[in-house]
Order: sequence, then structure tokens, then C-alpha cells
Amino acid sequence: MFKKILIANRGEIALRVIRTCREMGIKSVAVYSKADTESLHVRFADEAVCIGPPPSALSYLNIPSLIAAAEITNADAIHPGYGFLSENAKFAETCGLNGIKFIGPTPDMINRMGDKSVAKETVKTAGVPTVPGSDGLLPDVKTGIKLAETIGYPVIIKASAGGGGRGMRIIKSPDEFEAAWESARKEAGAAFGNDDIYLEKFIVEPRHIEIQIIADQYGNVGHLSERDCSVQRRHQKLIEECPSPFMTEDLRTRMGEAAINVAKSVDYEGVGTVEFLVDKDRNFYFMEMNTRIQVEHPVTEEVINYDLIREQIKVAAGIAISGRNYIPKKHAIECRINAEDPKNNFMPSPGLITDLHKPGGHGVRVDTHIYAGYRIPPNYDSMIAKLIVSANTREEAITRMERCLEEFVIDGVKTTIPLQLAIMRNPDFRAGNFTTKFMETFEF
Ligand code: MV4
Repeated sequence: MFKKILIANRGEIALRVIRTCREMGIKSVAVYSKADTESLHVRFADEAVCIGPPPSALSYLNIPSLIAAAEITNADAIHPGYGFLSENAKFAETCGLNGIKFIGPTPDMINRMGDKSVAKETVKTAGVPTVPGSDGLLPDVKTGIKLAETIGYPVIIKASAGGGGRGMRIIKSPDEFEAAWESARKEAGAAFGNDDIYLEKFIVEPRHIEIQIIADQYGNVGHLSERDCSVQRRHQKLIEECPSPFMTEDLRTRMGEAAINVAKSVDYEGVGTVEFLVDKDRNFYFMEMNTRIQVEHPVTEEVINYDLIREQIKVAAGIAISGRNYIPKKHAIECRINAEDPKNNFMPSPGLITDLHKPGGHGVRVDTHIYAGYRIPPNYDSMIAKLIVSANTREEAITRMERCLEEFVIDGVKTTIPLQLAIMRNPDFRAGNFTTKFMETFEF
């Protein structure tokens, strides 16, 4: 087992990893930027190293600084968390070249899933359902229009290097094609330095349901059921839950098997998430694979009673897993609390937290790095807390979430708590009647 893990991240996820390290008897090293000197992860870790000025590019994304911090502290592994360098093949490779275990998949696995068009062709070959569309990249507009004619409008074009909705255009008719193609290419080129595009049939009002998997170094792969992440705004998830209210036993069996086949198609190692689109008839299609621990992993942890970070560290250290699958016996919901003003176009609201009261009680978990007197820096993501509740049924979980959102006091900054409360009280949400379009028409 590792003796010391450096956490190449900040905020709640850094704390989350440090806590499991302590329970496993593994020393932890925090890294922090000049904006994060007062952050809790710095205080909770066994050691802490300043890695640069506030901008991420100069600190949390600075590979030489991170490797140097690992070298001087004698860390034998690096946990990347989510975001930042967590899906950066170059970083994973550099860790390896310096004799440091990157807690995650190999650079090759990251690369094979990082290019969306390549990933799609890879999983298609493994028999996983994919959305009808181009075989690989789309060479030009003319080919695109011809293909769209055969599969039928609406179609969607996506950046192969994309993800998170950037470089994506929905096309409703042939006369829109050329302009959409040009702007998608331009956006993708600017954002990713790669303007490769592929085409798919557009699935109208899908649900976003993802399967959590874990794979060891010996080919054992198991799934831990699903998370429904359909409640999103501009590709930012707001609420995640397990099980999905749309799930059936049969669908879970088939999606679980598909997710395992995705992992096996790249000889995957570590924890990962396979994202699917699910249409109204419960057809499901591979969308992409996330090769990292995700923000919403606690939802699965609470329902399955399974520490995903502990298991992630164990498989990275070469310990075998059983490869069994898990099915939910409870219900968990997560609300992401952001320091943003939901009444003012979600404008970021950094600043001093003057007062804080976290909800508690049975079935309540709050993953956060904030405290009364903490100043939220303006340099990073605006998520400041994750409120996770679990209960025996979905109804009880929603009631509990409502109670907790009412209890939660974060003074000094604007937060998304009032919006989350309104969603909990929405009849369509309560009925499980929502798709990825839910927030587009949500009145708040
Ligand atoms: C789609 C789609 C409909 N049909 N692909 C959005 C992010 C990127 N990962 C893929 N996305 C979508 N791909 C086809 N063929 C609809 C979306 C989509 C979406 C997906 C998941 C969650 C929220 C979404 C919001 C808008 C569009």
C-alpha cells in the first residue's frame, strides 16, 4: 500500500481524499495556491506545499510544480481528484516517469476515452449501443448533409475533443447545416486546439443516466448501479440521485453490462463512469466515459455503503476486487450548493462567509471545505458544498433534502440553496418526471 499520497486538488474533494487516507493509515500531502492558504485541506493534511499563485494555470494545473511537491515530500502516489489534471494523459504519464503512481487509469486509457469519436468507435466494436451517426469523423459539410438526410433531422454535431457541451450544435434542417458546421469547428478549434467533428441523430429530451464502475489491474470489473444526472443547467449538474426514478431492473442489468463492456474495451483500471443518454422508450446510448472520480460519487457511496475513494486507492495499489455488481437498496440525492446568485443569471458570488450552519441528523452528509470566516476565492469553481441525503425511499429522501435545505445557513454570499429548494418542491421533480430539458423551462 502507498505510504504517502499527494492530492493534486483543492476544496471539498481534497478534504474527501485526505479523510480516507487517514482512515487507511496513509499520510497525505496537500498542495495549495496562494489563494488557498486558509483552506481546510491545507490544515487537515499531514503536510502542505504551496505550488504557486492563484490562477489555476500557474498552480493546480502546473505539472512541474506538482511533481516537485511530490518529490520533496516523498509521496509515492498522486490523487488528482476531479477537474484540473484528473483526465490529463500527459500528467498521468509524467507521474509514471517520475516513479509516482497516478491514482487513475493509464495515459493510454485516458487518451482512448478522451477523444469522443474514437471512444464511440471503440465501444461500438465492443457491442455497446451508440447513437446512429457518422462512422468516426465527419470529413466535410457535403458528407454531413447527405448523412443527415438518411438518418433524419434533427441531428447533432459534436467536437471530438469536446465534452460538457462545447463545440456542439443541434441542426434541424439542411439549410442550417453549413453555418452550424463552421461555428462548431471554430468553437472546438479555439477551445480544444482540435476542430474534429462527428455527427449523430439528435435524441429529443433524453435522460442523462450514468453507471459507476470499478476495475482492478487483473481484468475484474463491477458496476455500482446508476446515477440520474438529468437535472442540469448549461451542462452543469445541479442534482444527482441513485437510483434513477426512470430505472427498471431490466434496464439496469443491460446498462450495467454495457458499462462493464465499455471498461473492458479499453482494459480499464480504476473507478470510472460511463455516461448514457436514455430516450423515452428506454433505449440507451453510450455518450462518453469519465476516467476520474466524479463530483457526485457520494450518492453511490451512500446507497451502496461503499467508500469509492478507498477502493480507488486499493485498486491503484494493485489489490484485486471481486468484480461483483451492486444494486441500490436505498435512495440518495445530492444537491450541489454553488456560491452563485440563481436570481441573477447564476452570477458567481465569492467573498466572506460570515455565518454557517450545516444541516445534520439521520441520513445527512455534507461534503464541504467551507467554514464561518472562510473567504471563497474568486479564482475557482463556484461549488462550495455538496448536500447528500439518503433514506429508504425517494419520497423520504426528497422530504429530508427539503428539511436540510431549510436548515442550511450560509451567510455573506449568495447560494443556489433557494433554487434547490424550489426544485425539491416541484411536482414534476417529485414525480420523477424530468429530462435534461427540465431546467430550460423551470421558473424560479
Ligand atoms: C446529445 C444529446 C442528444 N442527442 N447527443 C450534452 C453534453 C455532451 N456530453 C452530450 N450532450 C448531449 N448529447 C445526442 N445524439 C443531448 C445532449 C445534451 C445533454 C446531455 C446530457 C445532459 C444534459 C444535456 C443537455 C443538453 C444536451
